[in-house]
Amino acid sequence: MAEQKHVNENTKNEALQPYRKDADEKLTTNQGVKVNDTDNSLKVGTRGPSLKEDFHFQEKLTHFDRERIPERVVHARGSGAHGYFQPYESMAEFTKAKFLQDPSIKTPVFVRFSTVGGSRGSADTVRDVRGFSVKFYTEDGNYDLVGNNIPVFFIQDAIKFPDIVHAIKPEPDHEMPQASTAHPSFWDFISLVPESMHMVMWILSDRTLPRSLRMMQGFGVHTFRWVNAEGKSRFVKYHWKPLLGVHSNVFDEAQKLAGKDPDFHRRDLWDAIDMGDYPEYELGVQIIEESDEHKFDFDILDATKLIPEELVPVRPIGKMVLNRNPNNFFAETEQVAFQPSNVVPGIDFSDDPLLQGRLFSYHDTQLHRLGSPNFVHLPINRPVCPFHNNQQDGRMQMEIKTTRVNYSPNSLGENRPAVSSEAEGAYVHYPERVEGSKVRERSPSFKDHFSQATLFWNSLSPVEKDHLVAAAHFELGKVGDQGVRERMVERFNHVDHELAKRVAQGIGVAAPTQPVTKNHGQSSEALSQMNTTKTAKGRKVAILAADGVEAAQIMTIKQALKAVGVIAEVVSKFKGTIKSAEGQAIEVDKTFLTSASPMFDAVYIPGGLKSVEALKMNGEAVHFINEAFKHCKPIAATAEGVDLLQTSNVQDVAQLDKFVQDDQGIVATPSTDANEIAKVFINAIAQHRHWKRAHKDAVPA
Ligand code: HDD
Repeated sequence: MAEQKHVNENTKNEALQPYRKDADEKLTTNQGVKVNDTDNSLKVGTRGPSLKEDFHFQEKLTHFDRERIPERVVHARGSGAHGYFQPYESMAEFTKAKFLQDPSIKTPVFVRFSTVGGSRGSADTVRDVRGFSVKFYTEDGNYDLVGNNIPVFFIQDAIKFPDIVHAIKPEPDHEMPQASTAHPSFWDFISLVPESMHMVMWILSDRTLPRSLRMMQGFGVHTFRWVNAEGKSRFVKYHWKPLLGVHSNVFDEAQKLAGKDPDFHRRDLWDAIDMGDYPEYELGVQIIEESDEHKFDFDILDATKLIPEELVPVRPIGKMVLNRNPNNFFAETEQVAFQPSNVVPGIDFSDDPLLQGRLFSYHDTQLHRLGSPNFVHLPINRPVCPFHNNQQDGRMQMEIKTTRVNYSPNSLGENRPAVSSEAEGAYVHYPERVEGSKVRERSPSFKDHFSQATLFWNSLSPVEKDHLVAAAHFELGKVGDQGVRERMVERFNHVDHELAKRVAQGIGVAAPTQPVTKNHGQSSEALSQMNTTKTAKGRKVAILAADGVEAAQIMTIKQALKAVGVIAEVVSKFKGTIKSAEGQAIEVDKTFLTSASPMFDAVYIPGGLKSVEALKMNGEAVHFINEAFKHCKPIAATAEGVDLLQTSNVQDVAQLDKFVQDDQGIVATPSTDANEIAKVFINAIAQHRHWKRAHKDAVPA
């Protein structure tokens, strides 16, 4: 692993530069006292009792005993990265937010991706929403856009958040299941809260099984306000679109990865940045004039609704590049504190009741989790612009203020720090006019809970629908209570009659005989992952080999893949090197023990009679191919490598007088010249998966 770059090129700010190791640093106590021995505690004689005066021992152990802080109550499992955001053009027409004015300005950011339900040590690839939090260190102060990879949410009012989270989390009696909604309490709650149905469709979809944090969207979810310098306000919704496209694992793969490599997403993000293959996301906004607020058949303040891109297009406004890994997980990724209430001039809130509740909860939880109001002074949370106020003291106060004047107004300190005018850059809340009586009621405009769930269902491809139904069979198959399962089928029947019948069939519930509502038939292209960017860049290919492999074929494919940003790793029985047919030593990157096909996007089997014969006799190698085949991944083979395809359950790749490239994603040639298939193989990888692959379900993998 390359030595972490110590300088954060995204900003000159000292606060974001990590502690630099001195060349000859000596071990000291935290008091700076040099230590002569940290392997033996101070004792009376070599076999006598330890002594309390051993202050080095005391400090070392007491610090160790207090290393853990409370994990986040949700989104505990996360991975972070530094980077920058650069606008494409000035957005001055819509917002005065400084970081959106000048396309030459790169604003440093820190991003934390997360799952929701699992604990801090849970697996990355579980079925779950992914948090997508971005802290912009702007010259006007920190702006936090704390979103998810799903554009809507379970609930409409923040007061329900503890309830939905309690229902998601492990059940209070036995603390099971970890990081899974496939249990009675979650589906009991969902079956009784119809507003959650749109989000539930997204939860059951492939969106909650991202192939990579680099290949998932982000959404601000809520409607926010942008305010320009003239004070004109418009509503906006945020979208992050990954340049690599939006791609997902299949569920079987995600489950296996959770066991084989629980850090799969974290490693994927870390390695990509470490290799300079920087993840990039385009920020887009949907801009809604205030006069259009009520023109939709849903309420834009309702967080269970999205605005179809066909109604309001997403306008790309800039790009975020993640180009530096954290140097210290705890100091940065664990201690970073995001708050939706962190806004800068030009960005304001809507009256979305879910957003309003969040404006309280995040600061409140940070106070609990980080133990002091001074968490804002931690390097990862400090603004990169100057900040001055009369907040003082509190645990871990880092600022040594020199003034004796800690109140306002004052004459003894020339009335500093003084307030600023709006023209001087002060934040002034948008003067929205509001009126009404105090009520505990839900707006009637929030009452449609199924139309957009139907819109999402209609927008999915047949394959995506199959995956969603299978997910419902898994999730509800884990719910013992028949009443809950029946209520859920009834809920699905409000979304789509066919869907309800297909779900019922797999969970022991009588299929509904009548639709409850007629499917409106609307759909939105943007909601299906089939319409996403297709590129091979950023993918990983396994090259299965053993002694006697044809080195030239490996080199040809490796070079071709490298040229388009695809990583290739040689997988063999043992670590070390294998000998090619010509006697050349070839480095083994992974073994069948230290890796598995779910860790790769495609498989290549080079020729070499001895190598192929050895692989044929290796059940792990055959299983590797079968599993990749079952997951609809591209599989390529040259020369004798094709025989291994025949041995595995890959369909009969007969008549090899020419290379075979079909929509099944199998690319093979009897030729020893791997150049013949390189381009075709790369194109097959770019398709992500080959869903039309016949009889994959019959493959025992
Ligand atoms: Fe939340 C963390 C995203 C609703 C209360 N939330 C948290 C994180 C993300 C989100 C990405 C992790 C931040 C990090 O990486 O440190 N949350 C959302 C989205 C929501 C949402 C997109 C709906 C649109 N959240 C939501 C509601 C509430 C909260 C309605 C409470 C009223 N969220 C929290 C929290 C967390 C949190 C309990 C736990 C850890 C933290 O704040 O920092 O305050």
